[in-house]
Amino acid sequence: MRLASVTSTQEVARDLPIGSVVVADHQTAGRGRLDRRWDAPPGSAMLASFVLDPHPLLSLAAGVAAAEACGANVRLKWPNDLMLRGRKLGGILVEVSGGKAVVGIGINLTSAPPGAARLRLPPDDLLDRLGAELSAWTSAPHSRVLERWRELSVTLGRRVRVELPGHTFEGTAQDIAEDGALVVDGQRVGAGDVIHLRQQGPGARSRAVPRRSARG
Ligand code: BT5
Repeated sequence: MRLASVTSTQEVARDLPIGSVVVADHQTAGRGRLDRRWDAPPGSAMLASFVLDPHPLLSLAAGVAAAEACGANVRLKWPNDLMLRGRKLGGILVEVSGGKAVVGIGINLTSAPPGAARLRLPPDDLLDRLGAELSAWTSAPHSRVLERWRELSVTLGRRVRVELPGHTFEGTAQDIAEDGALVVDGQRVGAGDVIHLRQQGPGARSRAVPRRSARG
C-alpha cells in the first residue's frame, strides 16, 4: 500500500494482515523507539512498515536485512541503527501486538538531518531489496542472523555508555547473546540506549565486510 501522507506508517500497518507493506512519502508523526520522533521532509526518505510474523530475533534480523539491502559500507549499531561512515542513515522500530510484528524502517535518501547520513539509491530499488532481504533473514537460522549481525556491527569491541531507565554505566560491548541482548562487561542489556564512546584501534566501521546471503 503506497500513501502520500500518514501520521506514521506503523499506525496504518498495525491494522493490516501479515504480509502487508505500507509505504509513505511523508509522515506527520513518524516515530522512533522510546517515544522519540523520526523526521524526514516529504519525499526525501524511504519510510516503510512491514507486517510480519513475530520472531524472537526480529529486531536483529531486520537490522541485518536492512543493512544488506542498503549495500556495502552500511553497518549496524546495537540494537539496529543503520550507520554509514559513522553517521546514522536509518532506523528500525519493531512493534509487536495481537500476534503480529510491525517492522518500521526509515532510511534517508535525498536529505538527512544535520549530522546524519543519506544513501543515493532509487527508493523503489531499495524497497524491492528490503522486501527480499527481510524475507530471507527472517527465515534464516538464528545462528546465521547472529553471526551476520556480529560481522556488520560497529558496536562490538567498542567502549559504550549504556543508558537504562534510572541507571547508566560504561563498559566494553563484548558480544550479543543468543536472544539478541548486548553483553557489556558481562552484563546483559536487553533494551535501552547505547552510546559509542571513543573509537578503538582501526575501527570496525572501516573494515571491509564481504556480502553474504541468509543461506550462509
Ligand atoms: C529509530 O528510533 O531509529 C527508529 C526509526 C524508525 C522510523 C520508521 S519510518 C517508517 C516507520 N514509521 C514510523 O513512524 N517509524 C518507522 P531511535 O533509535 O529512537 O532514533 C530516533 C532518533 O533518531 C531521534 O531522537 C533523532 O535523534 C534521530 N533521528 C530522527 N530522524 C532522523 C533521520 N531522518 N535520520 C537520522 N536520525 C534521525
